[in-house]
Amino acid sequence: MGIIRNLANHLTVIRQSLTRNHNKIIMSRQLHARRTEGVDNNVWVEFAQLAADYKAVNLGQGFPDFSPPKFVQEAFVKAVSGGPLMHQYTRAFGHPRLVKSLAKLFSRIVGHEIDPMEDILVTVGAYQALFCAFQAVVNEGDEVIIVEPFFDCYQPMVKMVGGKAVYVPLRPKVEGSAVLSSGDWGLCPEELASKFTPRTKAIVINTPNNPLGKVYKTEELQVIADLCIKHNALCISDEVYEWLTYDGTKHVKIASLPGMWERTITIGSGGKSFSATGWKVGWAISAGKILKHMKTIHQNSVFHCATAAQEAVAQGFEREYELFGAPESYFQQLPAMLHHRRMKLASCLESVGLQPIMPEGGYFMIADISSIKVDFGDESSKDESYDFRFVKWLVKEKGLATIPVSAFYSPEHSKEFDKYIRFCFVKEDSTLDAAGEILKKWSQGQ
Ligand code: IK2
Repeated sequence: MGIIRNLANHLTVIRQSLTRNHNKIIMSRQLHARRTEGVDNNVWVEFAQLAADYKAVNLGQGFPDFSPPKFVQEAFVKAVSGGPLMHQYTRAFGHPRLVKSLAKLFSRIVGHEIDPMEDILVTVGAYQALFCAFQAVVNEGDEVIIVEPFFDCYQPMVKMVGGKAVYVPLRPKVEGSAVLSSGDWGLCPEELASKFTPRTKAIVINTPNNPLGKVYKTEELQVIADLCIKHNALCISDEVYEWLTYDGTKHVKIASLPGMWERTITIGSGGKSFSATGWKVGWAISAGKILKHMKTIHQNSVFHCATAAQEAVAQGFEREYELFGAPESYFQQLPAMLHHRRMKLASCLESVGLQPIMPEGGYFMIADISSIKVDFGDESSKDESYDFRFVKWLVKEKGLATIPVSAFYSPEHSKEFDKYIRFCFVKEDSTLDAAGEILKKWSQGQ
């Protein structure tokens, strides 16, 4: 009896010890996935909140503070009051009316017959199109070349799929004060070629570029295209600002160059096209054999985008197809209006001694802040890069929201570009005037 009792006690002790160990393991287990690590900071989350907290004049995030054109607003209203189907699911890969209108317009521009059902995927903004592209084409260990400065989400999206980002910078072709236009910045062809390896899966370009405003010329795109073809790599071309070019600069689609249709994913945005960024309608256009893998990601994540917003964007594109190149076209009127806002912002920056780099396209202008000496007073943030400290100081002390340009660079290169800040000029004249007033008072020491 005694032996059996001893044995039972012994077993109880062992069971208790095992349970304790098991609990310890369970309690120490991380409840998050590793892919979320190292990608948790986000410049838009941080600086949009800061602008709101300080009720700042907002030249930070890239959205218009004016309404979309009447014809798309009316199309949206008509859609939501147009019967039950507009409130229900539509086709998962894109509302039929929208993919048809996109195919019609872009077939004309690309010079290739785009199949609306096979070659287009409608997404939740260009953002989700980018996400689907990286998920669909990049394997663990694949290299993705990213041209700097770049729209910040490319890097975390590549990291989350286990890819390796390889950076190549746009560099000023001339030195010092002669760098007055985004057209003075370019890729060094030899440096770019050196980044391609047998592991290169894709290169990401953005034209017109955010934040610099560079618009790639055909010859520059040809260098990229030749390397993609030589190395059997894809090109992910983010063209969300495609309608916005100034001073006669022309936007060229890399997909339209010989041999590039079948290896390019072109990304666009209804929000940027029609000044309705909150609608979050975007798309990817590519050869069906590539696009079908993006559809797989889409159907296993988001599946379907808002029907009424797609209907309104479709009607917008139908109108633009009819008016293409005419003065009544919104794609003519918006850049004409923004040209004036861009000039206004540039002269306002120059008047207070800030040297802007004149963008050839897009919503943004960057300016060199190295001539301005500011005592930030806050010792605690000394490790932060100069432009981040400057932008935070500017919003808190002067009530003007902008964006630090080093956020558009890899950690390896951000130090070299922390003397620039980005201003957004897709704003009402009154907003730009209010920003000008802040800068003027500041320059007068008030
Ligand atoms: N690609 C680029 C280059 C973008 O600039 C954006 C939107 N950026 O807006 C934030 C800012 O820079 O201030 C996108 C993609 C995403 O576009 P969408 O709004 O259609 O998702």
